[in-house]
Amino acid sequence: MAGEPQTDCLFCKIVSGEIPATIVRESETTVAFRDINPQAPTHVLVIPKVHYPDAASLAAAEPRVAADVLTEAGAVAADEKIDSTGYRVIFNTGSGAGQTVFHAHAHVLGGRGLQWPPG
Ligand code: DGP
Repeated sequence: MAGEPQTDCLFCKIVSGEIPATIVRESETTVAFRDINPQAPTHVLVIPKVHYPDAASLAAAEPRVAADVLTEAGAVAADEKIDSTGYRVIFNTGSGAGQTVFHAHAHVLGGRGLQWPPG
């Protein structure tokens, strides 16, 4: 059920510590860790500890936690010193947009020039 840990969810297992990750920040409601397949010098994922399949369903059910994800994304950018050069926060939503893990997450990307529009 949405909001509950899912036994078959990779990111729920990172939240519980069952699967290791390089955690860079943690708050009461979120965890931020380095992407296993980085697409930029800084590529960190910020996830809610609660399970929702994507950002929109998280925001609809728990808007304060969705706001925490954005706040932590900004904090990651400051920690990584990419806030002054520019960075991108992305929520891939749906398999057609490249979402592969169906636990809401923000990608925080920076440390190189970023093109627009993304591919
Ligand atoms: P998305 O395609 O938007 O669903 O992004 C999922 C991201 O999760 C993708 O960039 C790779 C990353 N990822 C997948 N498995 C693992 C893992 O086991 N550990 C970490 N740190 N990242 C993972």
